[in-house]
Amino acid sequence: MKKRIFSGIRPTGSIHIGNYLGALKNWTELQNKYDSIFCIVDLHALTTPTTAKNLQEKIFDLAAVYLSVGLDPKKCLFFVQSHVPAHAELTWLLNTIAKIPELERMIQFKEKSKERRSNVNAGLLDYPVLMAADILLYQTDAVPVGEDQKQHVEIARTLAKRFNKNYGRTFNVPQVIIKKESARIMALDNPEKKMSKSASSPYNYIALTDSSDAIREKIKRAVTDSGTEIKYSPARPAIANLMNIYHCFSGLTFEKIEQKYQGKGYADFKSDLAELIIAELKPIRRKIKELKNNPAQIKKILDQGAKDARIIAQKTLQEVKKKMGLI
Ligand code: ATP
Ligand code: LTN
Repeated sequence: MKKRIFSGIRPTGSIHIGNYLGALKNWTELQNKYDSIFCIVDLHALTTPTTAKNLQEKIFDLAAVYLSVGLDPKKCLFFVQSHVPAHAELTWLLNTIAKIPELERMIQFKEKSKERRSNVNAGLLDYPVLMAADILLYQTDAVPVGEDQKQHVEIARTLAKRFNKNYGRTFNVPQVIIKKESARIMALDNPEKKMSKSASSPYNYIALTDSSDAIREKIKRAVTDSGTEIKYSPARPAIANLMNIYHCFSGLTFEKIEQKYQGKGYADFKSDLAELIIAELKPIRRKIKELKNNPAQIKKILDQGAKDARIIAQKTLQEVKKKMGLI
């Protein structure tokens, strides 16, 4: 039997090349090898205040992105988290074994609560428990994510083990899958921070829907380090990040890239990098636009996905309830 993977993205902001390289692109390869489930985690998105109209739009946009990068509903299952009520229900049950200090220790919780000190909702603290419920409901073997989510997968493992110990074996304990080179794409305007869709400046990221001109402009404006050489060194984080993006889009090793740009400056390198990104994103951007004109098709796929997901999730939830004495 094939091993199962589960992953998800929040329908917020603009999906960028960090999400694409760190998550989506891997998923399109993994769907051929694994029994794959991909979720649009709208309940997680609610921890960032927004309007109903905006969230609804973002859910459809993200579904269009999933389809446009090559996720195939014939090969994998994908659905919207809130369409499967078992996610919220299992979250409550897992809350009774999750410990507050272990949630307070999460880097994402610390960062997000620092950003908006006056509006730290309980959902932000509980975020990893909902994520654990997502993963554990499907008896997941592995979770493909970017580096920033490693700590959250670790909590899912801890809760699975704790539940199994307290109530008897119920959950699979999942592994994390992180693709080393694309695990952490840094922001174009600050190579010390990861590229992020909630960034305040659009110069932080390249969105999958950016026009070719916008991509050229953003790469041109990307910060660089002192010096002029195209040479990889962790001590020069800006050029290291751009070279890493170059590597992810071209497949060329750092040595090959260095050879190619020997004696040339940032301008040549950046201009080629922009064209590489444009070549890969252009067909995706076109497909997204096409699909957005056909919301009925997206709705049909999401409805079917939720139907299939509910069957798997319900089975685990019943088992959990039985073990806890609720049935
Ligand atoms: P936000 O800024 O709203 O928190 P985000 O850009 O971090 O959003 P998420 O929805 O949290 O995006 O992440 C979706 C997936 O993309 C996760 O698997 C995450 O690890 C991955 N990811 C996010 N940012 C990067 C990045 N800069 N490099 C590599 N992978 C990333
Ligand atoms: N928290 C993740 C999104 C997410 C997820 C999941 C990822 C929610 N549930 C389950 C993997 C498995 C993030 O990227 N911010």
